[in-house]
Amino acid sequence: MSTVVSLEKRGSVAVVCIDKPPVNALGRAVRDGLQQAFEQVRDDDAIKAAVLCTAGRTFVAGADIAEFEAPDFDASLFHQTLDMIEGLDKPVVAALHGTALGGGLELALACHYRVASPGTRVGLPEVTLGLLPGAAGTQRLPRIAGASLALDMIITGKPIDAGRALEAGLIDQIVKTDLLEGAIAVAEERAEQDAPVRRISEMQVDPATVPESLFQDARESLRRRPTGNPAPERIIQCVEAAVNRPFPEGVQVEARLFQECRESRESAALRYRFFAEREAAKIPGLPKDLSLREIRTVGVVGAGTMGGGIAMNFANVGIPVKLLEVKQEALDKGLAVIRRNYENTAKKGRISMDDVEKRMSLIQGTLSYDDLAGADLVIEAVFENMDIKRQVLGRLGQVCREGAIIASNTSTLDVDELARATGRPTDVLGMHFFSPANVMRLLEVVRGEQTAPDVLATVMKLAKAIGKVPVVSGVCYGFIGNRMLEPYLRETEFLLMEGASPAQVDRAIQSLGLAMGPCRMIDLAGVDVAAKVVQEHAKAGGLPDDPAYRAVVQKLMAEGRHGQKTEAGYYRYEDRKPVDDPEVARICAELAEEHGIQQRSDITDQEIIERCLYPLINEGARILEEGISYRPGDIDTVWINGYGFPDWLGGPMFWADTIGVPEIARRLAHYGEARGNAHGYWDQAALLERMVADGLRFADWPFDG
Ligand code: 3H9
Repeated sequence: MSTVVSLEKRGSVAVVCIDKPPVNALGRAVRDGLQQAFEQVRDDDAIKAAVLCTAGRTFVAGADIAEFEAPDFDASLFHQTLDMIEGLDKPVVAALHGTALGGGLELALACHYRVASPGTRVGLPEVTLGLLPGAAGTQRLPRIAGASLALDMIITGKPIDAGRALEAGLIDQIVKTDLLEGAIAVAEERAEQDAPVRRISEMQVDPATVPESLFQDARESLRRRPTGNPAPERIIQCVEAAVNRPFPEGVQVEARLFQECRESRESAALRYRFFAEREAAKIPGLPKDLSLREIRTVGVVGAGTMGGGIAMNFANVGIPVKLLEVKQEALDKGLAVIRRNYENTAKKGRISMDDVEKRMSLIQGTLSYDDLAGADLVIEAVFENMDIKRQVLGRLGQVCREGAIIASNTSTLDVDELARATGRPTDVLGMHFFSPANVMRLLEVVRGEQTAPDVLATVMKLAKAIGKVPVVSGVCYGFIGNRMLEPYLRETEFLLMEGASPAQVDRAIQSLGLAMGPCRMIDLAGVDVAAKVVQEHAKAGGLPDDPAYRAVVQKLMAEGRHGQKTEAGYYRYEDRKPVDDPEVARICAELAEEHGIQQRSDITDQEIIERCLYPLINEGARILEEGISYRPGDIDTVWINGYGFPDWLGGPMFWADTIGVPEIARRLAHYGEARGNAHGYWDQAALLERMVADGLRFADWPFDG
């Protein structure tokens, strides 16, 4: 008998229950268990109907994603089980709670009826893994919910709630009382009616749900927003097959296209990303039974763009926030910006005006540090300057209650020095939010030398609760992301001085799939902001002894070209559109002359990609060898969620394995020779050298056990 699927008879109804924590994924053991259980349902004459339910917090969350890595993965095994269930003449009712996702929803669609508790969400998110639903989801969903909704759900991967699912006919009933009892009642009722069961595979797609241009529009929209994800185009083909072909033929189309997706490099990268993000939340070496601190109220110092965005994260999940500013005017302005942000979200229909008021009422402005005394966590988000931040943290060290956590939102500064300024460094860590802080998912959690383990673990858990993807970084200049950005921006600027245009550099980088090239990125963030970061770094003694280093950003700043906000930076802006500016070419040529850099006209896109991104990977290797980051996957998680690195490339370290670490090392050495290496720019990380010598890939991490 299966250990993960049980069968219990409740009168004439068999209750088949999957119990496979954490999310009842449909792995081999569950499929075998289901097969056995439903064979019993079929063969036992005393059983007149069945309910399929799950134990724990959710219905089945999909196939077991880890199984897709097996070269001999066989999707037909899913079909065998699902077809067997659907083929039964006895009614089978799926009882859904939590989430029914991917293979989980496909399993539910193979049942004859579906009931759900309120709050259940159902969806086919395979596209986020570079896959399409491979257990007939692309064929059954359009038949029950209509082609239009099905295509939208499968191509976006976004789940819908029980109410919407009921409207669409995807579920038959919402059970507000006990779900299992409700499901059993439906099963008994259907058995008593003794009518033929309803099999979705025997239905036709309702033509009224197929607007004439449905597939053409979907393809057009893909063309407008191209992606490296192999699934969307194939999803359209599958749903088209559901509309135009009999069920068995549609299933064959789906099987072929699913296999193509599964075998693609891009899907492998997206599956890697799924596990890397979850792994990143785990901190090696912490005791499992560590008790965490409770966070019921939060304080934020600084009501600027960053502070306001940070405060919104907490208000969004019902945590009250005290927002501190020095001057009433700045406070009023900060609160007004927050309100406007919420109102804009309400205008887009994502929240109600009621929600706006509720969230605003949770954010209370104050001018007095004393008001922070009761907070369980206080985050400072003041100007990025060591002296100012030290002062603020010193003050927080005095006013915050004993046991409160104190965090700095610094993006580059030494968290250990800031922690010491509080006089209670064990309570302190960095919480590096990315701008806009209420939108961006990444949170770098910076673990100081003395950060207490429970402080770190509390903040990691809290980060998840506010919808962030947290990644731990050790203390170093720029932590994981901004530190790796340095060599990337350094080479961008050398390439500009050598004669490449900002548009050429951006185009080459964007051709890889990065959301934005470096020049557009700085123009958006502010040339002044970027130049200040370089100046602060210089003050801290962190810059190489090279007057040409990041000379372009300094010069642009000096000329008042502060980026998009001043309509001029690396580009000139016409109606917010970047256009190449001969003035920038002139500035770069002058700088080249000043610093003895030879201009040339033979810079290729490949050179730009290699010179900008291979040193970034090299820096990632240093971050690993220094123990700043626990794993390559953490670095990739940072770059995908904070810097627009394409998820279907898996992040820079995964991508490096795709290219081959020896090839990267060879090209770094080549540029060291071609461009000269007086400042050590092309020195290779010891880890990289070891990887080449020992034939290791980042995927083999950890290398020593
Ligand atoms: C599919 O179904 C293909 C089919 O068409 C069939 C083809 C033939 N597999 O996210 P959490 C683990 S493709 C394996 O932190 P939450 C996860 O790694 C699949 N493991 O929890 C983590 O492990 P650990 C389509 C899985 O409460 C733990 O469960 N389905 C799977 O924040 C908790 O996860 C999806 O894409 C899985 N399918 O969120 C849905 N799912 O504790 C994927 C989770 O060791 N899952 N794990 O770190 C989710 O979206 C979220 O996990 C869910 C819960 C919303 C369910």
